[in-house]
Amino acid sequence: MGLDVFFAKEFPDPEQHLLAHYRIESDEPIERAAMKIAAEESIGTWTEVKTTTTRVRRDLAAKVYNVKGRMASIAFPIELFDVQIGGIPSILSIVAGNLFGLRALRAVRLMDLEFPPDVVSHFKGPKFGVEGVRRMLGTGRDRRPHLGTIVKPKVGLTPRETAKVAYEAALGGVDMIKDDETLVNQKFCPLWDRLHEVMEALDKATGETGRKIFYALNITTGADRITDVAEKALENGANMLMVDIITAGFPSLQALAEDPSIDVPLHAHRAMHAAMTRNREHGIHMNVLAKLARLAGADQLHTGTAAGKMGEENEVAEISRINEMLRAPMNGLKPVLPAASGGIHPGLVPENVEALGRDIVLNAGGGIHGHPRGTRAGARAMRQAIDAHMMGASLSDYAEKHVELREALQLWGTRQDYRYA
Ligand code: RUB
Repeated sequence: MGLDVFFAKEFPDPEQHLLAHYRIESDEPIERAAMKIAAEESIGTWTEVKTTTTRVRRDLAAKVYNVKGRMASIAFPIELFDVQIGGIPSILSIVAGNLFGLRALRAVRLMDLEFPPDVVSHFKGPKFGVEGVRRMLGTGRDRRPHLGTIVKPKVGLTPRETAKVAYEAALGGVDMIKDDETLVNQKFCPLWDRLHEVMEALDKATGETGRKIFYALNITTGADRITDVAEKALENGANMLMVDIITAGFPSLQALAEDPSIDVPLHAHRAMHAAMTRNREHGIHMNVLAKLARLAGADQLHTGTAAGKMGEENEVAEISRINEMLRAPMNGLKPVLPAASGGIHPGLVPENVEALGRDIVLNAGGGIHGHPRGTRAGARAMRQAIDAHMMGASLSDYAEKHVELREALQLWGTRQDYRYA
């Protein structure tokens, strides 16, 4: 069996194959390097083995079918995938597994995956999706961006202090308060006390404002424990749950999404994604992680900002394409609400919403709590920036009559990556 087995003579049937698109750096011709990926990730190894049967060779060899410059596409026969038990981890072990370490490649980046409908149909996807979350907040008609805040400092506040920040943010106009990705159940802020205090504060805020406010409680843990923790959180009043999906693994998210008793939206944070997504030549494109998060059932997913503190400046078009993909039809799975987070403040609202769309959560931590008059004023300033954008007014015009926005603009302007003084 030569490498030729791993080259397609005709365009593969997308119903019968999972199509994976790679960008490859190699001293060998790209076609040959891609065939080595196809071999390693399907039925081959570095040499001929006598145990390869005709049926294995005929039905299970992955095939390179499209090579253009450094880009190569590989069709993996659907039979290679076990979605029942192996699930997303086993899909990744094939399309994003050993290939990253192959010596024949200098670098390789998995750019995209196209799933056959038979694979997608094994996943339930988001329970609520964009419309479900909007319905719960009553924003289905005006279609304004949702405003979220990450409690800051990132860690260190007690449950009561956290609740106070949440209450202030809620009265200022946020739709959602979330834990930071590093806070779960540390001694200084135990999970159950925090949930109790924050929900009590938000009930009070709802009583005063008449608005529902989500609290995304970070319950990041392994798939073996997460549904137990989630059930306890719901018994204690949680109305949204958050998971760090890369560090916890997609199955943790999927376990929540597929458990019918967990009937609250799921907020997916992507901490650690950049170890895979940031290098332009090697790793996994965020696009792929976003598709997997949708399969696994994220209602809301961090995908990046058009202006903020994270990522690269030239990524806006790519982020916007990811967001469009998350909102586009996918074999009946509900659309995901993207979250733009990291360094956002009122002055960056127009740029983010114009580039990323209105079906989005704008998350601001420092850009709310760092306001000169504190959290409530900071949340107001963010809401005013959103309102200005929705009315087609410029921030500076709107700020003439809105003092909180004016103060925020005086402090941060419309600059990105505001640095500590
Ligand atoms: C933002 C924050 C977010 C990350 C997420 O805080 O803590 O967790 O920035 O980034 P602040 P991403 O608003 O104070 O910067 O969404 O790119 O993964």
